[in-house]
Amino acid sequence: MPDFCSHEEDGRGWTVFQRRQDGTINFYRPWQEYKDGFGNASGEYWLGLENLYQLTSRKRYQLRVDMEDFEGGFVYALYSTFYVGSEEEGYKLTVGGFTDKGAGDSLSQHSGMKFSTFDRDQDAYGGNCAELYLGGHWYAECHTSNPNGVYLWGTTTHYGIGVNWRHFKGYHYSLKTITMKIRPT
Ligand SMILES: [Ca+2]
Repeated sequence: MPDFCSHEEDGRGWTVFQRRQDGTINFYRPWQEYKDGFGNASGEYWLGLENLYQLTSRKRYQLRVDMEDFEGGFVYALYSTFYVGSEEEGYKLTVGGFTDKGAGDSLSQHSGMKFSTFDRDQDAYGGNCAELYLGGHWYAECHTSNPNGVYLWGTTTHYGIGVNWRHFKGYHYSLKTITMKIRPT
């Protein structure tokens, strides 16, 4: 479990809570893992939903999502509002105030959703989005982004299960890197 007190900052006050970069860590994990966190802050990483709730319930945070493709493209998305509810609230996501830095907005559609894993379906779909798209996320019906999906190295025939950001590279492209980080406003 990542250490809540030593979570990584990048020197400008950003706290990284999610990172994919090489596929070394399996992100298809159950609820308890997404609650507690997994991986290492220096590599592939999930800080944990409880930590996110504790952080974002104490201060106002903005969110930045950085991403890279395998062709040298680098873009990001900024959100002026980001917070996560308590476990009793299903770790519900609130995100808004989008500013486009080339990535497009593939997260606002998830605002208001509870977090779902394959063993805790809290999505808005009749089936189980986490099982269908092989990640853990604030799935709706089901997703416009799948940052915790399967690391698939670029263009793929597999629909929607990769590390997707729909408005940048679509559902048939798994990103090279994605980092989600927050900073007090
Ligand atoms: Ca469902």
